[in-house]
Amino acid sequence: MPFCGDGNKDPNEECDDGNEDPTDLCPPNCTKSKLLVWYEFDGDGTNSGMAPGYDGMMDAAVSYIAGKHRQAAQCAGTGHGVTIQDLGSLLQANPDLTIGVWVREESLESWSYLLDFRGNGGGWKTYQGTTASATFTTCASGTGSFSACTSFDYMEGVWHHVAWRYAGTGTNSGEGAPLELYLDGELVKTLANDMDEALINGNLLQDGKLCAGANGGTPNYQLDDFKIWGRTFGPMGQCEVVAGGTWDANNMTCTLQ
Ligand SMILES: [Ca+2]
Ligand SMILES: [Ca+2]
Ligand SMILES: [Ca+2]
Repeated sequence: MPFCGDGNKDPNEECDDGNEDPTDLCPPNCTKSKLLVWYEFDGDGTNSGMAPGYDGMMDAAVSYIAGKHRQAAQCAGTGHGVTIQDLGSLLQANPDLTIGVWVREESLESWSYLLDFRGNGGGWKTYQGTTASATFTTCASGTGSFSACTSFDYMEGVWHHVAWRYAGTGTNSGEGAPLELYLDGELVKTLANDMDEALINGNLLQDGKLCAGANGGTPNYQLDDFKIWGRTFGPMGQCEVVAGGTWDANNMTCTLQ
């Protein structure tokens, strides 16, 4: 009898890759994960996700070193970056979205931009590092007058999983949602958005940027497994699908692999 997990796509299945990996394109329930963009950074910026035409364009200064999973993109020094062409259009078509990435910060010498797809009144940008502590800041803007930032601290020198969860229903004012920030599979901060202003809207920059260099200093960090899903997940999925961990429902904690 055919079954989900036998490696063959049967009529009642969207996919079946025969493995038990919850984080890939075809999770063990045989329903496609809506993983649109997936940069594994194993020597290039090829998109292993479901959205064709969204390969990352790597600046020449980006190099590769041993990463969380095989290789990682090395974002050290200035003059580098990964351009995600037409990211604004992709996000506007999927305003209910999750973005996740593994980050390892080697040293904190200045501000630098890890992820930038903010326009004039839309999207969000992250600032990585300060001179004093391993602070990770996200600043968002949206329709109306929405503009807010939040930060959390983490330990440098080790891999952390960082994710943003945004359950928008559209790109107009009133169709937005709070922006939730996850560290290592657990919710650590929420940018409140009481008027549901849309962070994903027509003001987004056309092209997104990763690894976007420094603001007057010298960043030194690595990225691996950058992913964008065209959907959001509950706490268990946020831990297991997005961060690749194991969710303990009794204690509401996520243990990473
Ligand atoms: Ca099957
Ligand atoms: Ca699978
Ligand atoms: Ca990798």
